[in-house]
Amino acid sequence: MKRLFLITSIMLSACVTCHQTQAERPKPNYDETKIPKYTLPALLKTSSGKKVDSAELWWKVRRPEILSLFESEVYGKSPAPPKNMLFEVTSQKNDALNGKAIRKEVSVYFTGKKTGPRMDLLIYLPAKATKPVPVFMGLNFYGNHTIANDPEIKLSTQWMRANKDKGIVNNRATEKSRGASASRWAIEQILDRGYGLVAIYCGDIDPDYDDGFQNGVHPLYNQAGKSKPAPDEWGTIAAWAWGLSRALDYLETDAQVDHERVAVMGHSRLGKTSLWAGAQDQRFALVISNDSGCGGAALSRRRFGETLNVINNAFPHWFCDNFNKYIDKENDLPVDQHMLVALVAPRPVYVASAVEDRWADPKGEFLSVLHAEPVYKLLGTSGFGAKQMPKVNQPIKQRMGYHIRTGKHNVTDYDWQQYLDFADQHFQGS
Ligand code: GTR
Repeated sequence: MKRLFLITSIMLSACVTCHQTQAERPKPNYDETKIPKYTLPALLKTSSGKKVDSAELWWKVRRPEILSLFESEVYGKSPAPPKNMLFEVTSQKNDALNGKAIRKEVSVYFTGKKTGPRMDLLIYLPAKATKPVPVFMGLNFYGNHTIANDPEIKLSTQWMRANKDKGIVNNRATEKSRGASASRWAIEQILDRGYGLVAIYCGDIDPDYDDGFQNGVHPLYNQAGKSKPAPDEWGTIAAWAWGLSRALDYLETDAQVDHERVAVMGHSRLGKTSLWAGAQDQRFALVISNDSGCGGAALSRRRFGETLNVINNAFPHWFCDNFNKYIDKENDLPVDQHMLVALVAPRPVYVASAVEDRWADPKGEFLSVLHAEPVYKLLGTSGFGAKQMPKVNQPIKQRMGYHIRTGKHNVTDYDWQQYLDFADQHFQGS
């Protein structure tokens, strides 16, 4: 309840364009017996009704169909990769974090010009690595300088959502913001286990508020004569996912990184984003969704906790405009979120929930993994192996992974422990 109150007050204070007042907002359902009856759209049947019983039919027909439905109805289509991006290494230190890490900062200029928008990558690699290292890549909420207690990280000057605890004053970071989200990034463990970390502030790609897509990367790609994306074109989540792929473009040029072993990880709205990035861009070798909820791993049709009605009114910029058609009409959606998880197949995918994060519908997150399994099996992997939700703190780790841990909506060392084990399981020797 407290979390709900907190979310509501954050939304009301931060979101001047909210389409709903608190009183108008539908009351969330947390009662399993009140979940509406639903049938999930068939994963393994083509739009013309043909049974998908071979890997070939999946790759040639069904997968492209599903991808295109998510593009036009949920997240919006994103533009092709830009041709002339410019990468600039702006700092490098080979004995950062008391000698444990190589730290690099790299600016990616999307248009190839320093006058256009850019995103800044913060990269930590194990200092003692002797060959290219696998990395975790993740967007953050308040700037790269928040993810570690490292005073040399460039302090972001971008717009940030209001948040006193993170040291944000007048929508800008201050010195107090340094390390403010360090508990969510288990950097020491990541480095000790032989992995690197690539961090990006999501607001470098598109600031997280509804401004009619006038800032961030959207204006660079409007159709001729148009001042905002069409109803089937990218919203903010798609722009963030597109940015993750551009970061991967850079990693392909960095000899210290093993760009074939990049795990994309995100929490909450950024977990919705890591799933969409991993679904579209098959260069991501492993995909992790942490507490991603509605529009992420949770099945929309269950309408448990956050619903399409609430999310699209509170965050009108996150999805494409076509997604509004399905508000209170979830059964008309041609997809559900298990199909998003299935787009990651056969690559390893891990979905995590938290007991107290009912707003994100832990069971709905579990069911998406379960119902995506037939594709993983069709493509010859071990799949998921579970039929029922595991007990709390008892992770499942096959080709598909899942856990529900004790505690709240957050990223904890426990979550990272599972992601590192899962990455070891799939990256070692590959
Ligand atoms: C909430 C939103 C969730 C989730 C969360 C977050 O306000 O309702 O869908 O994205 O924010 O990103 O922290």
